[in-house]
Amino acid sequence: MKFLEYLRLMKEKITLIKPGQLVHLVIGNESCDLDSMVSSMVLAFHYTCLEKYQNTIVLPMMNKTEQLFPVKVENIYLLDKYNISMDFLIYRDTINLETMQQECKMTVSLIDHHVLPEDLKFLKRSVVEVIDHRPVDTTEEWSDNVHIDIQLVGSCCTLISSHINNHSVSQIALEMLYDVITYDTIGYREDAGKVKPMDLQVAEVLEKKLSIDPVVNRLQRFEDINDAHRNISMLTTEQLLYKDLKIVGKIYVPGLPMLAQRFIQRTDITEALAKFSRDNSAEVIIIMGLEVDDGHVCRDLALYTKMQEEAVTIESMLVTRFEVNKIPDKSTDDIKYYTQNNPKLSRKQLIPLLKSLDVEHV
Ligand SMILES: [Mn+2]
Repeated sequence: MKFLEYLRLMKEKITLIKPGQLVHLVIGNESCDLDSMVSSMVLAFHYTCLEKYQNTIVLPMMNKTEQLFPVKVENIYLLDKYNISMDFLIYRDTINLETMQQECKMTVSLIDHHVLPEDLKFLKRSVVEVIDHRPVDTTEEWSDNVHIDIQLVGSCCTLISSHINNHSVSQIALEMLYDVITYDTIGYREDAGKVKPMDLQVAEVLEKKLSIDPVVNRLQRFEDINDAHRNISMLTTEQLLYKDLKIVGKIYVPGLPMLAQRFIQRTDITEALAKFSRDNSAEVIIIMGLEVDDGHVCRDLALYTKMQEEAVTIESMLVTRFEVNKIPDKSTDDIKYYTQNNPKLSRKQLIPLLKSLDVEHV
């Protein structure tokens, strides 16, 4: 079977799943970044081709809802590049994991993370394999029966490439692995500090197999994906709020790749904020804007909440400890706008300040 055909038929396979069926899921991390997406697709395809899994339905699951998936614009770019429709993929809300676990003989490969998020802890007893490239986090203990491969490399796709090494997978699958390793290692640039010897080894093997000229491709493929990553023109106001989100209790802090000043001028901003706040029970939304122009960093901030008391508490913290100035002209009843005097202050500094507020109360 070819890789694209496999992906195209995945949804049909789901309809064939009956109680008692052997099912193996390959699941990436919750941010569903590029290497999680491609790693899970390629590994699931590889397993499908193995005799060991001939009676098992093997599927990759994108660890995001279908509605939120397009927020990952670089994922969409790569799917487009290889003519893979977003509709082919299986998302977190495409299947019912609890039912599947109860009714089927379900096993799981956990890819690109090795600590299960709270709402997926129930999967733990089904996990038979972990493949990750992050430093080991011992808060999650894995039994000896679980096959673990955790190595510090630039991309999870490097580990997947080495797993499937001796088997022929389709050319497109290999091309995608190469694209992602190239992106994650910033084009294999030593000075970017991401690339590890194993990334380079794997890349060289792939370049040979695929007759790729490294001189042109290492830089070009990185830049193509990076351009796609920065292009947010097709995202809706609501999708932008989800794109890069941090959460402290009921306080939601979306980071934007544009200034908040411009963002809050969008015509649908009030509806989008109200819906976002409703859908997530977010009582306070602090929008952090960022624009880099010719190496010059500019930041600003907008605050949205219906809670008057909390608005006052947070505003005074922002003014005294986060070096912002309120601009009444650009503020409305619901959305307060602030310029930020110190562009070195980012969410890294803001999050601890928010945590130190009486969030129980907020
Ligand atoms: Mn990763």
